[in-house]
This record gives sequence, structure tokens and C-alpha cells, in this order.
Amino acid sequence: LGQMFPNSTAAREKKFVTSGAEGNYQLSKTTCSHFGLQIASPRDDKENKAVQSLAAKFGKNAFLGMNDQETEGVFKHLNGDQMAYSKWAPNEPNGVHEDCIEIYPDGNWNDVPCGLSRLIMCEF
Ligand code: GN1
Ligand code: CA
Ligand code: CA
Repeated sequence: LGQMFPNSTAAREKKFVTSGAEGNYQLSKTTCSHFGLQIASPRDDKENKAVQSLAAKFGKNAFLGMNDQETEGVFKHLNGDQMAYSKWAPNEPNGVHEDCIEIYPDGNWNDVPCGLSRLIMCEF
């Protein structure tokens, strides 16, 4: 979207929600969209801190929405935007077979296999 509409303003902040349930990346995406929401996809430090605090409340790693399933090493948002903000833990990402992203309760990110079960967190 940023390619075609490079100018933008924003007015309201996101909210992040979870039931505490876990699932793989696909289930996380479909569960969120079932409720008209999107899988959590923090785009700046403020949003990442909000996601972090919710993950920390459950003491669980949560899936984020971005992935590099299309092109290895190129992480994209679900709308096709190339990922601009990231919060990788040291030495991450490191996975040719790890195309999804988990956020640790400390707020840092790690690429992991999409089939793993992680906290399902959505945003709206
Ligand atoms: C985990 O288990 P190990 O060390 O091979 C993790 C990777 C991380 C790595 C960091 C499935 O890999 O994504 O990069 O630790 N794999 C899984 O040391 O969680
Ligand atoms: Ca990868
Ligand atoms: Ca990794």
C-alpha cells in the first residue's frame, strides 16, 4: 500500500487482544479474521511495547503477522508492505525454515517455524 500511497496520516491507536488461546500461524490468522480482526503486527516501538505487555501478562510467546514465506529473508506485512520496523533478538532472523515471527515476553522477536503453537494475539 505504501508503494501506491506514500503519504499518510494516522489518528487513532491500535488495540491488541488475546483470549490466551494458542495456535499455529494459520490458525492465528484465521481466528483473528473470524472476528474481523488482524493478527498482531506492531509497526513501531510503541505498538511493540503494547504487544509485549500483553504477551508478558500470559508469559507466552505470541505470533506476529509478518512473514517471509514468499521470499526468504524478506519479511512482509499481510497487506504486502515490506517490513520497516523490526525488533529482532540478537542473531535473528536465522531461519530458512523459520518464516514466521514470535515475540518474546521481553519484546524481542525471533523467526520460528509457522507450524509451532504460539499465543494468538489480534489487533484492531
Ligand atoms: C531455537 O532450538 P534451536 O536453538 O535450534 C529457535 C530458533 C532461534 C534459536 C536461537 C523452533 O533454535 O528460532 O533462532 O533457538 N527455534 C525454535 O538460539 O524455537
Ligand atoms: Ca525465513
Ligand atoms: Ca530463529
